[in-house]
Amino acid sequence: MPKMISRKQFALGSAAAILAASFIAAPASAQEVTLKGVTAFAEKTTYSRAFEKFIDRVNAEGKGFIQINYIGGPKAMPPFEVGNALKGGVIDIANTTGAFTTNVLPEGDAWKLTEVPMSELRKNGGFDYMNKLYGEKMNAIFLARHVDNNPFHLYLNKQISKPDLSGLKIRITPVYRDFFQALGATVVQTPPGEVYTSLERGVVDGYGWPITGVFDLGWQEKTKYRVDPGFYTAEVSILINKASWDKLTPAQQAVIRKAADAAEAEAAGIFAEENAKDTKRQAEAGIQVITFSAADAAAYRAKAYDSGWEGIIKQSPEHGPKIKGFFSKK
Ligand code: 173
Repeated sequence: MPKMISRKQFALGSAAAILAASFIAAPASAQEVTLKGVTAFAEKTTYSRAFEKFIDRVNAEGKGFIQINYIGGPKAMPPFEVGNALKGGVIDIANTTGAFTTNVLPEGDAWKLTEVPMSELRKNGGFDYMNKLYGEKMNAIFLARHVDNNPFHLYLNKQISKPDLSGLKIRITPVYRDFFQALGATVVQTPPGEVYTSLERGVVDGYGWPITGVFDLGWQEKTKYRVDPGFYTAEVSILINKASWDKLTPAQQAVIRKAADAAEAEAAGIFAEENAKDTKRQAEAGIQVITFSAADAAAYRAKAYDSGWEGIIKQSPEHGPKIKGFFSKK
């Protein structure tokens, strides 16, 4: 159990007073809170990186009063179980994506469909609407989205000449399910950790994944083609259990808030660069690009969004249409 500041101490005065007391009167450790953090992506890979930076920042600024104990990634906890673990307070902080937490919050998968920046969603009510759902269904607070402007693609080992996946088996997560099925594919859901062996054994003919991160787990060795254009945008975010957050002092919350704000602010810049870098690196690794006619490409993207929203609204007839109103391009 983390050591918490007692009610009596809290009644003594402001956060500043508590903070001062922790430095002057009491041993620092008496009031230090340690939160357990888990990532749904492999440690030290593309989609864990900003979370690891966030932890470093919190641990540097929070020395003596707030620390995050980084438990690790999928070796510590299966990716699709992270949402439930956060909800139950088994962990305090999570790095995950909406597609991995649909078992507790189906609506979270809608983040992939945002066509307006987070800065705008934080102003137009879209963020608040979603954060309320995180509170109600996951006992969580959405701290920061640190992956955005990072399109998904279809990667294949068989040629296609038009947007038709009939006869093909494709690895998915909830991100791609409705779209790839609408294109006629047979779909197989796996966590990222099983993509390499699925390709190697020929269990799948391709997979969905963003433009970045293919190299993290060596998939370039088993990937012949990437289909352009991309569609949607990846979302990976830092979430905190609500009870864990509520137990923190304002000073402890401020350390977390500041590191989270930095992570979200840095996302756009990071991915503009990373997308270009990995596109080039894929070409250098011999991954060939499959493109469609202009008309087919437009239809492909339209189908992605139409089937994506249809899926979200089917999962959540109550909230889906409202979320679409916030997230879609006007
Ligand atoms: O393909 C996936 O595993 C997936 O859903 C995802 C989501 C966000 C970032 C990277 C992958």
